[in-house]
Amino acid sequence: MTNRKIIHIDADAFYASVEMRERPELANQAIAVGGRPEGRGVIATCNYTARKFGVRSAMSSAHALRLCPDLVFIAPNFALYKQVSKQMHEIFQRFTEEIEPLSLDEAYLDVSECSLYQGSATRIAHAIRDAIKRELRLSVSAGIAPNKFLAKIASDWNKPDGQFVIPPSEVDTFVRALPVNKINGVGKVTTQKLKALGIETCQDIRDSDPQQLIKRFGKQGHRLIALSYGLDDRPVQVSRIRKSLSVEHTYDADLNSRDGLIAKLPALLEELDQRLKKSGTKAPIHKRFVKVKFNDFSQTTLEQMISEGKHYASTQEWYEAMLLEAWDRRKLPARLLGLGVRFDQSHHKTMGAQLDLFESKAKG
Ligand code: TTP
Ligand code: MG
Repeated sequence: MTNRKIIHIDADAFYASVEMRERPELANQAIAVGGRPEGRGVIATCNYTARKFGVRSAMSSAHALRLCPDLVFIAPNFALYKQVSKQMHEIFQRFTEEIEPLSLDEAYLDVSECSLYQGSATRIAHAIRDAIKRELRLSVSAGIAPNKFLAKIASDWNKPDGQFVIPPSEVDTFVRALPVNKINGVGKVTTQKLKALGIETCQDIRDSDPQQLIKRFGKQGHRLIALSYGLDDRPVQVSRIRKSLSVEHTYDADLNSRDGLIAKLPALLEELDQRLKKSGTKAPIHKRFVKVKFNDFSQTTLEQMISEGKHYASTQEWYEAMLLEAWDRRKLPARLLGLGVRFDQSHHKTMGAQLDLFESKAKG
């Protein structure tokens, strides 16, 4: 059995919480993010106040309004949710690089190798939730367990704003009592089919005839049996999609003049070019950026869309102009220069597809 330390993070009422943060006057109201009730709109999500009235994701907005007449409807702002999601990931990255995003507000983290907090996954989860609360003013819930299957169930256990740990020693007891409909992928239909066989919990799965389960449910049968023992060896799959590439250099002698800065540019550009060729990245470059670190250790960066910089005759000219503009901000001796590019990931399937899915759902 593979024992990892997995944390599953899931933000609470994600889109609605972001909207409440942006508009504190909404804090005590029932709110829903999604289409207007006059049209054929659907609700993407709602806050916990609205949930008390029975309002749920994917429900028609008109129906939601009947359940909760004071419901405030807010049009979704996907660009903002995407940005917040990125900020959450920046916080995750302080703890591990082994991050698998499931959607904008949900991710698995493998913290088996993280040595912070003496390697205590429970305390790491706490620290992540704390940082998100303090820095982003949002609450997230976390599940901590030896595998992905259990971590995901655990994050739901003390939701909202809570966490739940299933240590390896408690896996067996926890799973035995687990109702089958808590298993990811076991929906209403399967739950009914299992019930007809007298199976309601994972203990019941263990007690039933495995041959019969496999005959009845095929591949899913195999999976159910493994999960009923709490076994799941799927690794956290990091999407190794490169988002940016950069080079930088710290100079022995500080650079004191515009000419001194510009003189360093060709070598940096050459290196960036080499790195780009080596990386084999196919995604188109849509932004370029520069970084200057001054001798008082302050630093500044400047970034521009390629499309905005079209009037420059060459890439070199562009970087020259940007470096000088960045340097002019402080005009102090510079100790480090950096150049980089960002890739356009909009054609990528992962998060983009998730977002499209949500968008079409929200539009109804
Ligand atoms: P969820 O994590 O499923 O829901 P949630 O974060 O709103 O609430 P909680 O986790 O506290 O139960 O989904 C994350 C976001 O995805 C959600 O804020 C809105 C969007 N979404 C949709 O657009 N349509 C849907 O049907 C669902 C389930 C979610
Ligand atoms: Mg959520």
